[in-house]
Amino acid sequence: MKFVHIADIHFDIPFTSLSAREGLGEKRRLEQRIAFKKVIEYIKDNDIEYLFIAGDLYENEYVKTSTIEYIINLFKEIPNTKIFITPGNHDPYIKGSYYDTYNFGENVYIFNDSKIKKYEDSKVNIYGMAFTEFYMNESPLVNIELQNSNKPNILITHCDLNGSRDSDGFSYNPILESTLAQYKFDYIAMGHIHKNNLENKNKIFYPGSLISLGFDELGEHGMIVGEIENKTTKVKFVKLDDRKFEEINIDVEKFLSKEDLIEAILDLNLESKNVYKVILTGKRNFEINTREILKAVSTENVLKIKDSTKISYDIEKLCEQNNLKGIFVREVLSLYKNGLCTEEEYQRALEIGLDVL
Ligand SMILES: [Mn+2]
Repeated sequence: MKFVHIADIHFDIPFTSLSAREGLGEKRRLEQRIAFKKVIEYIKDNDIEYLFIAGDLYENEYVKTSTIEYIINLFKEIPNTKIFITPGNHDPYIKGSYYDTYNFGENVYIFNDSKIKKYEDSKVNIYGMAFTEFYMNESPLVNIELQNSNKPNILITHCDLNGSRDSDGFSYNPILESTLAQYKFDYIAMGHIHKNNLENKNKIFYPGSLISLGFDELGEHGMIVGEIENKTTKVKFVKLDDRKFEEINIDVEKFLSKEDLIEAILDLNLESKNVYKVILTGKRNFEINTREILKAVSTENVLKIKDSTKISYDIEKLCEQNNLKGIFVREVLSLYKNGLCTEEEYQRALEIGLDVL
């Protein structure tokens, strides 16, 4: 049997990280649609029998009715493909949700219980579960008993593998990899972690988010295409996101002015399709105001500038000065030399103090 596995599409997410350039958030939401459409086209072109959507298909809070209808209409274009959805923490199966109130079509099976349920047809056994709230502290993925079967056993779930509680004390269906591994599924279709992982020896696969949602999601994004034949599982990754989020480091030490730096950013060989976060490193010889620089760099695809530089000092020269700066530097230096502060604290004190002075 052949299948496509996607997760974490997050339809209609606001894309606040793109707000530095007007209209880009909206453009990106269109790109979500395009990527999703490519999944449907791939299924059509390759006669894929099953589509697994492992949660976070849409943003419960933001998704528009028109987007839901767009999704449903695309599902109708692949009537011979069975579609399985296991709602996640951003699109839980709650009362009044689109999953609850809309008919997604004859070929769509939406898991609606936080306990494991099984769907069975002539080719495959599919186990799945749903988030029925915006978090799930206890995972139901314990004590699963698979019946002996010649058909492949597949689990679909939105799940935080080896996860723990977040800063607010919530968990998202956390389960140990060793627990999942013992059941011997032929394929475990995961969602929740936005970076793809196809290397897992326990057949636990994450496609990652369908398209990158920000600078914390670098690298390639797309879907997993798989085939299980005689209990052998084969997978490949198919890239669907044409735009990449990338980081570029620039050492500022050689620049003498902010104009030099702006010129250097404008001279970068940037891929017009991609968006960039520029990280400034090294020792700086002038004051850096990242907002000002971002404004001056009118390049559409530089969205963020992060200042990780340190001030460049000539400590010896500063010590010789007969003024407040000199007194301050001598004082801090003696604290450091007498072991009364760490090197990091010493650097930080110099930086803050000299900035003020
Ligand atoms: Mn997600």
